[in-house]
Amino acid sequence: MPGGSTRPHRGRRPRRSAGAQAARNELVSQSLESAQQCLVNQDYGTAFAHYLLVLSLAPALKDFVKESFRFTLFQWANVLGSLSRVQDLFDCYEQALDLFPDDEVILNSMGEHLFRMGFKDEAAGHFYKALKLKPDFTEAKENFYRVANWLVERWHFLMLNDKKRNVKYQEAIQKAVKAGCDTVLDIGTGTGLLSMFAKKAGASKVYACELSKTMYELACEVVSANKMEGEIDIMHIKSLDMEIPKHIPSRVSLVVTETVDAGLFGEGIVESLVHAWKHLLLPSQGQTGCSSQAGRVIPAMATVFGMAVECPEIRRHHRVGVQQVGGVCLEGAVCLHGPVNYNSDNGDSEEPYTTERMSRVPGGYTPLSEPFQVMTVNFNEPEELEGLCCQKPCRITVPVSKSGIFDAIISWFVLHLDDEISLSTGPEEETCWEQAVYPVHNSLLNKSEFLVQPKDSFILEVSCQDTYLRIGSISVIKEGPLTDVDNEAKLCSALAGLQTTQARTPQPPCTLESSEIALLNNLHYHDVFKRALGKLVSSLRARCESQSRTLDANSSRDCGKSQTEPRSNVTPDPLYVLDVSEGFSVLSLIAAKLGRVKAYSSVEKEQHQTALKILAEANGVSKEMLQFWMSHLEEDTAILQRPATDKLWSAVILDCVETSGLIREELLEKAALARCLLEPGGRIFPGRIVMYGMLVDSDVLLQESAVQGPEPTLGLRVAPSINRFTVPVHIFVDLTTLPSVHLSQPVELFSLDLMYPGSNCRSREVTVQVCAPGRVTAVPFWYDVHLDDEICLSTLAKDSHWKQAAALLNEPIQVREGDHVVLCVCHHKSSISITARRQETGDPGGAFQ
Ligand code: 44T
Repeated sequence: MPGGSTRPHRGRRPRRSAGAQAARNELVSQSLESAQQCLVNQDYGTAFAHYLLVLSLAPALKDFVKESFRFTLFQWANVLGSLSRVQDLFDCYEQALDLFPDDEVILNSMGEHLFRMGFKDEAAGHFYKALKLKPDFTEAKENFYRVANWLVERWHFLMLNDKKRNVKYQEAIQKAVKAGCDTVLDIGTGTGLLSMFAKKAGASKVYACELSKTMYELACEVVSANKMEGEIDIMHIKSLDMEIPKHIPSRVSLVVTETVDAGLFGEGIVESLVHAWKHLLLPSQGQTGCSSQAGRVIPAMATVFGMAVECPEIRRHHRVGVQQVGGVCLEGAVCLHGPVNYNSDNGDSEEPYTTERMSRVPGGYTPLSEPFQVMTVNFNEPEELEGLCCQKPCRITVPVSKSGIFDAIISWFVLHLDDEISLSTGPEEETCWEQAVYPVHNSLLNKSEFLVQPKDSFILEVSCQDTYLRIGSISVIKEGPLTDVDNEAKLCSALAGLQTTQARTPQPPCTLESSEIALLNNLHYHDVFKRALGKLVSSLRARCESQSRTLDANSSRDCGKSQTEPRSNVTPDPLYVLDVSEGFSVLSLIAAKLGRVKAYSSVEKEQHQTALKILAEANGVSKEMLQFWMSHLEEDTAILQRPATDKLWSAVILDCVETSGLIREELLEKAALARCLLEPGGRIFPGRIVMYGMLVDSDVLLQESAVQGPEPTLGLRVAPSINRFTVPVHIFVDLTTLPSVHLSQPVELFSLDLMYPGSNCRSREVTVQVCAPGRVTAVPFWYDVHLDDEICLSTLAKDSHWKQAAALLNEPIQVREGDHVVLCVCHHKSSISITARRQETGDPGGAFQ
């Protein structure tokens, strides 16, 4: 070959001989064929390997094989996932993303695997990238919202929007820096706000630490957006792991922190400050005796207050107060108690308190004592902090100031940022804070101790032996005279409803979520199910009898027997009812009590199964008539199957609305399966759900959803970064107490028929007439749950265990009375999205498919 060389020119692709190219093509087509064959045989691993080979040899085929490649990847990833081959799974995704770096479907799917395995920050990154590539990619959008709720809790928005709190922190930090505290460490920086206050106040060096990866990344972004990068050293670390000189060169003169929760200590502030005083802060004034070079902490001190309250809403979420539901007697057999427990030990999932915004608690509350001081803590006294956790529990006596039913101790605190500036988280304050709630338990007090009167006293026990401050109600000293007959009669009758566990043989404990307790207390819910199930059972029995009469008639005609000779002394088969409610449910027992019904419960927790078995026995339901469906199944994904090879279900109870106010995931898929498994005349409960909504103006919803511009954060730019984590649907909204102006009547938004899905549509436009002037910011929504044609439950009902959800509009719409707003309601995979526009003249509105 003249002048030829076997060595390719640098930068040029090697030239292949025609023969090599042909061999290559042959290999590619063989591999493609093998990949397809492997897919047919469901050998996804080998198919995946073949596709990788094809794509590396013939990148030009990318578009051609993309669909099949993705399919193979997803199938193979599922296999690897089920075998717990996590590393291999992610290696496959990495290989796939090397080939298709901008494939939003692969990115989204990898995000889903990451999320399932607990890598939430990484999952969020993948969903976010997928959305950037394809902004209307519904699955990625839903996944991102789900993970956003996890990563950036909603209270961040409330705190950042609380201008009063921000001003106070800024003032206290300014004062301290001006007084000589020149080097600052911000523990739990969140979005970096306090660090930026310190820098702006003139601190020479500011360090910040944050344990959440997402919040750390946000802080970095916010700090650069405010042109302070390089001036604030942000670290992704828990303060307890910080060391000198590894993380900071020397001890700092000021620690600022707001790592406090509603119960003050729940975020570990005592432990963090004990560590900071030992390792990160200059010695305190008490240790050095001089103030100029001493280390300091903002907040300097905290005082915790408590108050006894009567509160029906807390009561119905924490104490089972009904003796029977839907004909099932609950009393005596098991000890059903809530998840919030004074005595909960470490490692237990139970917590010593819950939280509530008392100013907005549905039904309100009545103080039964004056506020009393629980404790004070000085964050500038290292020895005191160290001693705190080893202190013995102490008892305090609090006089009763008003008669009522003792439901809970609530607590709040005053944070003394320094000796002049303080902020209170009290129930009467307008702040972002909720209060801690220590519900009173049936097992702690005697029945008579729930009813208190002036001159009685509460005996409480305060302890702080681990990270939590606990307030337990030990007993009530009864010294009050028996006065006020009316009041007493009222209280006694209320008390009669309270179940207590005193003086009984030990009962197996059964811990329920507070929403499960509220559900048990919901008499109407159970009565309505009992009625609907009863109706169905009678209609199926009647149907069966008429069929057997027809059969009798036919067979007697065929065999020449007399019609009076009945076949029906053979007892008919039992009916089969399946309850696939999430969590604890006694609907299966209610069904079983109807007689000749074999009920299957999908309750999973062992404690719950035991409780149901005991309740069944106590209610005269024989063992074989109550079965646990999950133990019948080989895989819990196969929850909807026939009860037995030759049997079908008479009823399947689907729990279609979550307590949060959202439609349960995969409801329609479950309903479709359930429909195929029903005997003729059988039903799904509910058969249909209808969603309602209304236009409202609610500033509170806005405050909870996004930082409202630079003003609340005192001119610093925080909003653009954190608002990326805004989600369009708020859950656990209580429409009865949500501060809002109603701008329309409730309107029907959407209907989902689970029995006859033919008429369901995926999206619909609804025109709503405005009844008051204002700014439409949100559309709260709820449901009517139709068990059958005449029996219906509303998720908005008073005393229901359900809360509502609300869709926030992208941009508020200013409206006048008489205007029309068109809502576009879309339903995708059980998730709802709502967008709104003002109806212009000539804009038709109406339903579309
Ligand atoms: N929520 C209150 C609690 N951190 C506030 O990762 C009030 C709840 C609340 N970082 C409704 C309303 C409200 N080292 O980002 C968090 C957290 C971080 C640490 C490094 C440490 N030792 C810690 C400890 C915590 O600090 C940030 C703030 S914790 C504040 C909790 C509005 N529901």
